[in-house]
Amino acid sequence: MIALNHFNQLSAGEALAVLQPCVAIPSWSAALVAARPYASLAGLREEAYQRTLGWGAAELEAALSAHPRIGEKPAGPQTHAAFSRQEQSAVDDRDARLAQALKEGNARYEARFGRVFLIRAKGRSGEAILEALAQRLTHSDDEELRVTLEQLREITLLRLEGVIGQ
Ligand code: 2AL
Repeated sequence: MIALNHFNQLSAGEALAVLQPCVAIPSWSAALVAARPYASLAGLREEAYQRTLGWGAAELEAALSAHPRIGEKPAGPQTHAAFSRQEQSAVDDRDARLAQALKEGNARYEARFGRVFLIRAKGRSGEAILEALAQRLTHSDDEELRVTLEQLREITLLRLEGVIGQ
């Protein structure tokens, strides 16, 4: 976590590296870096939010490369892997029944929509995630794309709070 003042003063390359764990959409990070300096965290957050509004299917596909399946907590040392583990901390991985249900739900979702099921995991139990997965399987393609982009937006803004602070 670095301070906003520090983020404002970094080289473009260093600033991009700070944002890297938030989301794997280079155009988003580049726009945020180019819009520096920020007078406040609220200003940064607003810019970050506005820059998510143009996201579509292509951006989602790029982003999913950095979001492992729910139930598959990544072991790697990368910052985005650490975020993912922490976000999924309420998913009890000692619960074999839950793990199996998530595995089956993920597979059904991937067969239906052709991509990994994405949900903002922070603050959600494994059971709540399973319920949401079942509900989202009832969506049309358009509805589901919209909901998934909203979840990606939430994850990205939460991660931003984790990399740049006061
Ligand atoms: C994730 C993840 O890595 N963090 C989160 O909130 N959700 N993954 C996922 N497939 O939804």
